[in-house]
Amino acid sequence: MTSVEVNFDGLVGPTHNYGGLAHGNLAAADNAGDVSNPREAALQGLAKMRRLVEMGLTQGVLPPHDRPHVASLRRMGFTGTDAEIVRTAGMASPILLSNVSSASAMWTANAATVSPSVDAEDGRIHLTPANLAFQFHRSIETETTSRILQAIFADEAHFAVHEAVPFAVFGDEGAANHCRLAPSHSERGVELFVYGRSAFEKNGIGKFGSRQAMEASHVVATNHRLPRGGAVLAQQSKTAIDAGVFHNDVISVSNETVYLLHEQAFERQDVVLNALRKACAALGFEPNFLIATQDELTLEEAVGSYLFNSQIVTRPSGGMALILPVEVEETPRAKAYVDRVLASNGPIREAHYLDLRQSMRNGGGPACLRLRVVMTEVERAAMGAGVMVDAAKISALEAIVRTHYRDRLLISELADPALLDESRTALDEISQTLGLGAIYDFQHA
Ligand code: SUG
Repeated sequence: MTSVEVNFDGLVGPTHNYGGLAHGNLAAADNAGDVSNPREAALQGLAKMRRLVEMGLTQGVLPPHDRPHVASLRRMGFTGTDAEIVRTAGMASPILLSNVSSASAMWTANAATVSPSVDAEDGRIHLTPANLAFQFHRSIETETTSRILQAIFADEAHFAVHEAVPFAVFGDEGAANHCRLAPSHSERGVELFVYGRSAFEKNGIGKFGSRQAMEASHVVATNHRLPRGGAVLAQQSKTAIDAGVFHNDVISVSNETVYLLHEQAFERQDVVLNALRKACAALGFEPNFLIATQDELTLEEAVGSYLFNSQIVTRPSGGMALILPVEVEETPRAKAYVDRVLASNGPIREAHYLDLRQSMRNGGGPACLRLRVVMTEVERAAMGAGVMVDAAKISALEAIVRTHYRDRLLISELADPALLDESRTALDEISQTLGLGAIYDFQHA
């Protein structure tokens, strides 16, 4: 059966701000305290979705989470009305309020790890929501993400939505640390699970620690029913993590047979690439590794430009296209590498540079903003919500954003009770537009 890749982009939420919360993420740290523009951020994300729809690709969207997350504050013992709780939390601990207000659910590459049905022994699509246990502001995403994925992928004949990896020391960051190589989206492939450390090593290894535990990768690969030879595990380069590669999707990206990566992506990279070659050969195809050497692009240039945080998409008319942040166009040696790839007569034939600066300032590029789900037509028809988008639905979402989102937000303004109200009005309209039902706690009050 023919499958296509569906990209589910995260819609940026109304509290998008620069809290400087993300550990090991250099962009987020550099921009801490800056004024954000949630409206522009959401519109930039929607413009990306529109562009992909115009290219003939299949596009979905995942809604923002409710922030400030009053339910988390209640669990900590705060009491009163929702507005009182937000105000008290803001006075008691601005950093706590900032954490429960992050719009980080926009980076849906961290929402879950997904294996297509063609890879799994039971012929179902497997999704494991990420526990994001490494950082508090992201760990509170898991419950809502699970609820959203269960609403969309409810049909158990086609989908298995698993429990997130249950042990917090087994940190799991989802598809940002997962790649897939296959002869085509429709055929069985090899899945690469990337980790930074063992759960039984100290978290504090290296300058920033490492987010993904090998044990979590094992749990996910096992639960996804991948057959023998269907999964390869690899350790991220410690040097790369120290240079700001907090997820593998900051240093490598795959699509079908193509794997674009930096020379310093993995520990013992030659062993990893040989294991991949062997696993692919067993399935009857040869992967195409496009490696940027350290001489042509330093780790610092890779992290600064976010070259590898691009999307590689297969156009329905044939050939592949790169969806890159404009920062790559502005970094001469990163641009030169893209030009070399385009000139090589390989499968990648086009490069599209997009302005995603609002998200980029928090360390989220084109690839962070999307969760890939390879699906057959039957599976797409079995989805339980209206989360697929066309030009008209994108326009409807843009209208909600233009009406309810602020064009200026400082972290000192997160306690404003009006922000909570505006956000809830927006999220209510968004969830209705996407046919998701009552997925937020405030909709049950
Ligand atoms: O987890 N930034 C996110 C960026 C995630 C990017 N995703 C991928 N590489 N797939 C993170 O570091 C910053 C939010 C703040 O500081 O308010 C943040 O969470």
